Amino acid sequence: MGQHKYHLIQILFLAHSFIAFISLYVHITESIESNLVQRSLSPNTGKFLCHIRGLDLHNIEKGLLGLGAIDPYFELAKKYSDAQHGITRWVPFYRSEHIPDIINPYWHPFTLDLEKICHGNLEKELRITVYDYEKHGEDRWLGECFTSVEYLQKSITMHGNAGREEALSVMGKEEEEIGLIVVLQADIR
Ligand SMILES: [Ca+2]
Repeated sequence: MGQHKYHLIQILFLAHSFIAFISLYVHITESIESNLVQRSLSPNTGKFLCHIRGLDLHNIEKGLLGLGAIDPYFELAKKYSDAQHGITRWVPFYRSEHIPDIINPYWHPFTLDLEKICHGNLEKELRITVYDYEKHGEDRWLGECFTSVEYLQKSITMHGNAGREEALSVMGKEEEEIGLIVVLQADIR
């Protein structure tokens, strides 16, 4: 009888250990999964430091003697889509300075909060629009290209300041390329 009791205690002990092990395993698994979910949902925070330039922008301001050039600047906008109502709108959040009389401008680098640019979503679609500044009258639209913070990071030039390989095409009204945007720097800090 004593022997049976001893076996029963042993079995109960093993069963208890097994249940403890299972619950520990489940707990660890859940913790890992919830961490992964949290990580994938947590937005990228910090600042985006970016430096771009224009290359061979279409010159629509040659003037009478053919010596003039455009005064380009760019505007960044982020996309908002309302699928339910089929509405897409672009909200500008940054405008560069214009650089007078040049088709190969170097704009100043800019630093913005990722929250402001894309709400931490590096894949959020962004638009870069290039304009020709006009002292008198309305500025003139030259062209645009579509990108994202992630894409800008992938497009950093590996062939110098005038590298065309990784550059973004700026497209005009007729879907023709009217110049390039070379990404010199695109850092998240
Ligand atoms: Ca102009």
